[in-house]
Amino acid sequence: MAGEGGVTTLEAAMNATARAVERVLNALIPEVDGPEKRLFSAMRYAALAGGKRLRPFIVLSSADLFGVSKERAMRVAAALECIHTYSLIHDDLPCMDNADLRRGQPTVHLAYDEATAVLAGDALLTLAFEIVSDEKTHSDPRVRCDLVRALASAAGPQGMVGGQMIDLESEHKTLDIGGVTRLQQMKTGALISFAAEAGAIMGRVSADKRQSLRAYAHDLGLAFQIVDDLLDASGDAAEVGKDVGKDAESGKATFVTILGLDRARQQAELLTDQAIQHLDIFGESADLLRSAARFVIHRRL
Ligand code: GRG
Repeated sequence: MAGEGGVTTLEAAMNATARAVERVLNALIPEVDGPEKRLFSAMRYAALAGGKRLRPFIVLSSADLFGVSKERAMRVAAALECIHTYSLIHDDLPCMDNADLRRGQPTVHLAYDEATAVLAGDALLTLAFEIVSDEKTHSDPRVRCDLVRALASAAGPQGMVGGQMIDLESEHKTLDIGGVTRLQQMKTGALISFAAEAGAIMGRVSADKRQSLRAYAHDLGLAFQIVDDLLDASGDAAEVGKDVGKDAESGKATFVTILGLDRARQQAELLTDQAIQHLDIFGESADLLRSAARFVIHRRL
């Protein structure tokens, strides 16, 4: 971090992105009257509940690198946040993590009921593809198709959902560091990779630039997850805004249980530095993405 001024600038930029994405989500998930009112209400409860909006910030920063219009990038950011929110709702369900608290408020199945939580998650997942495939997101149908494919692949069986399945099964077996790394790349890393690549897809840039962003996101995603494990092991629920101590309770292998607190933190710092180095080819124009990496390592929630 470039000192206090750097922190303030990053905080201001992240807050501005968060407010902007919330305005877009507010419009895309309207309050409705009539029989489906409860579904929309639960979707809004989850999607508009705050959160760091890190993935939207990465989408916007990557789009900015290639001169993609903010309005278009914001739609992709909102779609990605819909998928992220769906994953949190479903992950919190009694059949998965059985969590009571998310983003500092009762989880959707507690505030509403289990069936509504399942449907709100389903609806956010499908809404994401409706948003991305709309002409307003990009005039070129090949770009829209590329976005849909990349998003589906990041969220699906070889990405987030596959990682979640491996995670659930890991309660009954012991994963080594390679196993935990693969699981986390799929469960958490894949959506972060999509966020970083989205700008390159919308900007129709060369394969080497896209590859550099992918390498950045690969290391950033792992650093993000290690910090998440550190917060679960030593964070405070009120500060973090969700239940903590879940990993130790479940007996699952994590970066912290395998490496210990100190080595896990060192590894997260190393990965963050590596992520930043992958941005060298972009020069100063990638400063926002560099800031996002520094945010990940310093985050407290
Ligand atoms: C149920 C299909 C399905 C997938 C669940 C991502 C995931 C897979 C579960 C979330 C559980 C979890 C705590 C994962 C660790 C990393 C992570 C995604 C944390 C939450 O993301 P943040 O910190 O949350 O960006 P906010 O609230 O800031 O948006």
